[in-house]
Amino acid sequence: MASRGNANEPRMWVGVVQPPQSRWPGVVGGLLIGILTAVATSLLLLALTPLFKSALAEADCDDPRGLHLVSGVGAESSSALTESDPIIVEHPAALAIDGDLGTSWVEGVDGLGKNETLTLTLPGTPDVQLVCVINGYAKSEALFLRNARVRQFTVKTDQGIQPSMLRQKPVADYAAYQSLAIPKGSTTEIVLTIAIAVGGVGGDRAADTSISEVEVWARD
Ligand SMILES: [Ca+2]
Repeated sequence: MASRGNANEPRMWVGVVQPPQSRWPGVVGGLLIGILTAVATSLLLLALTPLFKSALAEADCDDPRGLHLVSGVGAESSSALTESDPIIVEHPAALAIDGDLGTSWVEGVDGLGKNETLTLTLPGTPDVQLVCVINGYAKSEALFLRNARVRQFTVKTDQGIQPSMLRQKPVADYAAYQSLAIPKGSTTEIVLTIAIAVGGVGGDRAADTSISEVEVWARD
């Protein structure tokens, strides 16, 4: 009888050889998914950032957003220049709210007009959020350079008092509006006091501080 094998012969094990299990593929896959998720999130935030910025941006003189321009504003001043040579030309406070860039309130005291005031009286008690000024004599670049302008106002409303420093405009922007720092909120008037002024330049410069326009913007 044939033997089916010798118990002493080495046994042959037959089966599928399994490769050694590694945890690296799982780690690499997770890493890739993480990187892709981070990239996608960054791109999404990048795309949405302008929208967020736009939603959070405050109104300014270039874009008053949802504010409305207050109409029916009155203006008074503590002094006003009257030129008499060669002809009589007056520069009353009303010229700062006439909508004409070529006309200006000019203070009428000696020097640069420190402590002179321009007072805007408002209809009712609008919720004022923005005040824009054209600082200086904006009829022409030459007149802007020749005349004095405000460096710092003290702004007083029914809500309080606030100093407002005005950035010096590039000459090319001589007729541009600039916003003032103001105590925001409901008020019956806005008093602008010249705290600091800077003189004009050139041989024919004038020590006359000028404000060409003021706009008041309020929330509904
Ligand atoms: Ca004007």
